[in-house]
Amino acid sequence: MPSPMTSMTPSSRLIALLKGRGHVLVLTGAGVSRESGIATFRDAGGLWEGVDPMQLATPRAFAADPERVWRFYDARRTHAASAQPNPAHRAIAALEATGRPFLLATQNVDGLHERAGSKELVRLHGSLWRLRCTGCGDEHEDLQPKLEPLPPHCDACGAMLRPAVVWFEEPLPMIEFGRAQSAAREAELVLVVGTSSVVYPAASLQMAALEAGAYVVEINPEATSFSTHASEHLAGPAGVVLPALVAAAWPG
Ligand code: BV8
Ligand code: ZN
Repeated sequence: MPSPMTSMTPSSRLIALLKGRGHVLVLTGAGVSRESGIATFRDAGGLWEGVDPMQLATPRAFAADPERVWRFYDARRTHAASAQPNPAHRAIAALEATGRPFLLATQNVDGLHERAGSKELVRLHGSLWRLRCTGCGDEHEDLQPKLEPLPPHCDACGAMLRPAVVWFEEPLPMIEFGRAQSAAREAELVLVVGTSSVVYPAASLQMAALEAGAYVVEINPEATSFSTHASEHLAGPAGVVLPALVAAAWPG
């Protein structure tokens, strides 16, 4: 059952908060990249590039068949490299540019927020565009879409490289998650965009913000497990809803 405030038009309270100068926290999931042509975990019927990520985005899958896991990630890198940031990504970067206290915490690994200009950003689940050595731990950025041969190996120690993403049953990066948690406690306004709010502990942030007294707005064409808790639910695609909200956010 959606929250009492499910609609397509923002409330006057939300507009007032957007015009204000209070701390804003934006939480995003795969839905914010949907209009860039990148399938979400749910829309593709729980499949990414035709495979079940729950089976592949795990340390066990990587240990069992690194090349198979690498083909999955290489396909997603290639797909993400040819995708473009959409109006939702750009609206979030524009909201940051208004100069108010701001943080974006994303579960996404596709790099589209960065390409849209977001700077005050924490990546809760890592990035497709960073590789980590399973031997010496060296981590570096690697933007070339196709990695040949798979799996890639470390120039320094020769061990196999892995994508620097957070797999299921792996802990989130403490510094990034800590920054998101303190922003959830300080935020006056939280926008929860394009996430089914099922993956923890990332999904705990929106509840933490509510409990700390923030006004928490969900932007999602569908209802989610969070919708009944949200202060307001704008039931539309992020690429349409966010630009309209941000237009209201500019002072004057
Ligand atoms: C952890 C990176 C503990 C990789 C991802 C057993 C053992 C240990 C842990 C667990 C366990 N059982 C469960 C857990 C916890 C587990 C978890 O939550 N599982 C879920 C499935 C129940 N969590 C973990 O394992 C986490 N780690 O708990 O560690 C620990 C602690 C200390 C020490 C050791 C261990 C790690 C979780 C991170 C996993 N990595 N991604 C990769 O990408 O390959 S998760 C991945 O899936 C994403 O990052 C994202 O988080 C998640 C997908 O969720 P969404 O982004 O929400 O996407 P989804 O498709 O679901 O929804 C899209 C939404 O968009 C929909 O609502 C749709 O309506 C909407 N939408 C569609 N179009 C639009 C739109 N919205 C707006 N506009 C549109 N146009
Ligand atoms: Zn190494």
